[in-house]
Amino acid sequence: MLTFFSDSHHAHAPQYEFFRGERVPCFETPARAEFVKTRLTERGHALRTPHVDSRAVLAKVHTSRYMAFLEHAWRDWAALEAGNDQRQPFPSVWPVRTLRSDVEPANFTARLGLYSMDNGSPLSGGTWEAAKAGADAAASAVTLLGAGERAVFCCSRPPGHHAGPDFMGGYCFLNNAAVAAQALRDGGAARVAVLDVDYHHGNGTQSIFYNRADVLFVSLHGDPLTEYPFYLGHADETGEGEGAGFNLNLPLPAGCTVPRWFDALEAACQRIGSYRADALVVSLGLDTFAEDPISKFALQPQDFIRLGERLGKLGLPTVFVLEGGYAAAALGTNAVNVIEGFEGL
Ligand code: SP5
Ligand code: ZN
Repeated sequence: MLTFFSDSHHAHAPQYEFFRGERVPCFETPARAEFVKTRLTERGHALRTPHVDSRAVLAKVHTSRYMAFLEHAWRDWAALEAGNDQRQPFPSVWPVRTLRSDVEPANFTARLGLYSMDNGSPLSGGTWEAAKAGADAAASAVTLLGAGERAVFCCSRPPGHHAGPDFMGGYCFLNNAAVAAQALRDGGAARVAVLDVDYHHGNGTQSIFYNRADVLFVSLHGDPLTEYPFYLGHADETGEGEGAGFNLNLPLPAGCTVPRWFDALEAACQRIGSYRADALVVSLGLDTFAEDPISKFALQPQDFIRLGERLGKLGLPTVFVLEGGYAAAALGTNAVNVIEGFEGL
């Protein structure tokens, strides 16, 4: 399978995140993409550098004020105080219910809170560059589908599916899957399905398309009653307005069995089939792996082959975008298993 990879991902390399109130090393590391790249190369899958500028598509899935903030956030932070370029900014205050989010404060930390859903998405000097390269990969993949390619895999990081119209969160900054789906629509696909198989609900992607019938969002994930992102991903979220009926959440209990997971995958694929999608975007989180350090599903490496086989049977032009997955050394095998299952290798 043709794949996209950019060395720019190294530019996003925060040093730590918060976990139970303590500083811990980041789970979302540069090594993740490198393990996948290595395995792709070993197995003979060609790597290309993104060649399409996604900026015009990004403007259709994210607000201009959020993008302006993100692009200049590090510069603004570093300019505040000597030494900040060696320090990670974190939000400490958020505009929850009854507070105003229409007025952007001048204070940097207040702006960061306005544009963040959590304190778990650290920025570093090259976050914009890395995230933009991931969005460019998604747009580039769509161009290759237009040229007749059956499927393309984007080996990018940071991930994207928690990033909403105007916020970052869950290690995500720009929503690569949404960029792919929007670019497919712009390229002439009448109906696009996004299937999110990351352990965590793709709240950002759901929100971006919640009022639209032209992009179906389907997700299987850990039940948000107990699992991140907690505040979205329930089964009763089915879409609104023109989008009513075009959002399907299949929450599963943390710790559920592999057969139960595949039953949900089957229901997801049936819905995508009945939608008569023209193209598919897969938010490929690999944190469903049994050994994942922050997640509680039980997939084994061979289960990722079965996942790829089932997706291949949908018979659709497909863009895969890498999302989560924190058992870094296993990511290469698990990612390549999906794409080789898809190709029937
Ligand atoms: C893209 C993606 O997978 N983002 C996930 C972000 C999760 N951030 C919150 C992590 C909370 C981890 N709780 C783990 C409990 C393990 N003992
Ligand atoms: Zn995840």
